[in-house]
Amino acid sequence: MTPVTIDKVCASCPIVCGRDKCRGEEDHETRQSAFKTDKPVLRMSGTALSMTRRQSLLAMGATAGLAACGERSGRDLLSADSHPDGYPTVEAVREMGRLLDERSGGRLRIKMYAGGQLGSERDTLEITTFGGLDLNRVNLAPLNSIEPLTTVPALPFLFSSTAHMRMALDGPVGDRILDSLAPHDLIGLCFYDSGERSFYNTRKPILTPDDMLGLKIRVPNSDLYVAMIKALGADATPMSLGEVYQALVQGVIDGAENNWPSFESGRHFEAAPYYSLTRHIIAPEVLVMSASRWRKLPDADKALVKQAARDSVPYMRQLWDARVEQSRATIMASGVEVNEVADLGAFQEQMRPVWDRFVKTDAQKELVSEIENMRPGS
Ligand code: GTR
Repeated sequence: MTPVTIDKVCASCPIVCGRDKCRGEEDHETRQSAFKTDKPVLRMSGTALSMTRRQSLLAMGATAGLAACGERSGRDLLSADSHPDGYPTVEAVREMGRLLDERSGGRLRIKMYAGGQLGSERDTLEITTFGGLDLNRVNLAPLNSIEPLTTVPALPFLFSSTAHMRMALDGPVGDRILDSLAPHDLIGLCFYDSGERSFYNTRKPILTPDDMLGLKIRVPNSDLYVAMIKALGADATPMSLGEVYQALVQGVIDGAENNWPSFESGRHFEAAPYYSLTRHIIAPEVLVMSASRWRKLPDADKALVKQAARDSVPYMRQLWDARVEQSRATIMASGVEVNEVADLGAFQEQMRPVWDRFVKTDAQKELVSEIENMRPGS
């Protein structure tokens, strides 16, 4: 391992965390266990230190944040996305940056690090809570282990359609989930679409839950996703999105599940020629901001940031709808066998125990019933 020299540490403890004020070791440990991090992030005994890849990513983000500490109020908002340039989430945050720039007379701008340049969503999320990154567009999955309310929209078959998801999350229900992130040092700014997730694999069409038996399926890092795959009798393999293509090609996994644009954008369809439309999850993406950067903004700028994020949502939805069609066309033309699943109820029934396991608190139960009551036709 190559030793890396780091010259910026928190003033109050021997850790690189990107926060310019922290309560020390205890604070770091709480955060790390919330994220189920295996080891302390970075312990400094001198100026040089050996680091794993993950640790160096954290340090990179932290250093990026710290580098500009002295001029924080005027510097760009650094934003991360695991998707590449051109993907609707990336372009929506760029649009938010354009609005902010225009409305703040050039004082507030966004600098985008797309394509997973700063690491997986779990890594960048951790960096964001430490204040090393200002903005981060992630899926709800990596937030599931820190905030139980974020598991609700990810429950299988909760939303009956994208329209249902949009309607529910555009209102107070969505606000409650965004607000639930504040105690975790994240400010939830807005939700973006993420379409419907369905299974793809290298072996065969999935027509019934029995077809899943024994398949190795990649999932995002979330216990809820793991439980969902196990409920179908398949083996769940959590890994980051960037590793999926290689894992499919090498046969480390048999399949994964995602929406049309992610199946297409990562070229997964070239390795997994069966896409079965189970549409089991219609959870949104979320744009979060580091609470430490947020607290430094004057109230008027906070309002600008919030409004620009909200105003980027309709733009994102337009891009998203177009991208779904474009990705679908690319995948169909490539010869992937796409099948409808006649009996979605069978999948729904088999995944139902996941609800019982993950919906525990009264706040979660209330959210679930409010969302169910908004189901069109209910
Ligand atoms: C995509 C989502 C990403 C990431 C990915 C995954 O649909 O946009 O943020 O969560 O799925 O499966 O890891």
